[in-house]
Amino acid sequence: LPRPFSPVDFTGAVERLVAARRPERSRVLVVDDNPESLRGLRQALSGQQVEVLCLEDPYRLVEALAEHRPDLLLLDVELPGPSGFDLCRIARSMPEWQQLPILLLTSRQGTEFRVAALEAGADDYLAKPVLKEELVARMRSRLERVRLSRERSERDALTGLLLRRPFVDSVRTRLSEAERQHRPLALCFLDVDHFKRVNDTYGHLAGDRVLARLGRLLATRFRREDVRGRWGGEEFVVALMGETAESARDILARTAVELARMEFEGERGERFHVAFSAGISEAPREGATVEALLKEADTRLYRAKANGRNRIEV
Ligand code: GH3
Ligand code: MG
Ligand code: MG
Ligand code: MG
Ligand code: MG
Repeated sequence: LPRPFSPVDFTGAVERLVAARRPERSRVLVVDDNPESLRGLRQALSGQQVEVLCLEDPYRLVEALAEHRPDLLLLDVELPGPSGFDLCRIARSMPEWQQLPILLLTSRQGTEFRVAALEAGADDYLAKPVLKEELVARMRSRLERVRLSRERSERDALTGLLLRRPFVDSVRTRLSEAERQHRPLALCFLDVDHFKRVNDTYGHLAGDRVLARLGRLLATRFRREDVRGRWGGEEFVVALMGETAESARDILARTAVELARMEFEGERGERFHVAFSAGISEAPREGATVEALLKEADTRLYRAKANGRNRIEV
């Protein structure tokens, strides 16, 4: 029986493609009722590789969050109607924005204001008039943390490779690059042979070590621009830029040799080796979309298994 092909969720694919093509810029939403002060903040943040979005009407905060999806929120405390403290509490009450870095700005001095800011759920507090260097430094450190945690959430903990969804997103971007440059792209689908037996014979921890080691092997071979992911379980995916299925087979065969040479240790100190099977498809010759390429590579992987394993089919 052919192995079932797991469908990928392509909701919002076009939007993500557009976003992926744009250079990485963090979005900062500033809420301040004073146009003068907004201008000052905008100026302070110019040249910081951030997109500054301004909102004068505090009643529109919830809409603005949904519309702009900022990476950081800068709130003036003294606003008409709801205060910056109120807005901070509103944002924090929404599950989606509980992790959003929020900085409060106020011209008022005193401990009670700093305490109130923290109690409202703000991450940081700055006194007006804002010193440009200080604002930039505080903002940068928050945005860097956001970037790091986002990056971590895209990766599999055991192997450090991209998870399925970010892998697909990344390959989609690479595919359009390859198309523009009139270069081929090879998509490889790998599956460790008899991995269930490895777990059953040598223990799950030994199995985990195999996966981690193979993940590191894939991460450190090939080119920088190539994309590696853990599809799930003992299945891995690699997109090789500028390679045909045939040239990718030679490259992947070297990885197979390296893996075969590695010795693993079971839970009772037994020594063992592992191998993988793989299927490779090529863009644009055999498909222009990630889903078509994955499906074809998966079909060939199944053929590699049927033809005796420890082999690569193109
Ligand atoms: P084949 O050669 O046909 O691929 O056989 P197989 O045994 O490798 O394939 P099968 O799909 O039957 O078994 C895969 C096994 O991988 C079953 C599952 O328990 C194991 N597995 C999946 N994820 C992990 C993991 O993170 N760690 C460990 N140790 N095992 C895992
Ligand atoms: Mg299987
Ligand atoms: Mg004000
Ligand atoms: Mg499998
Ligand atoms: Mg397997």
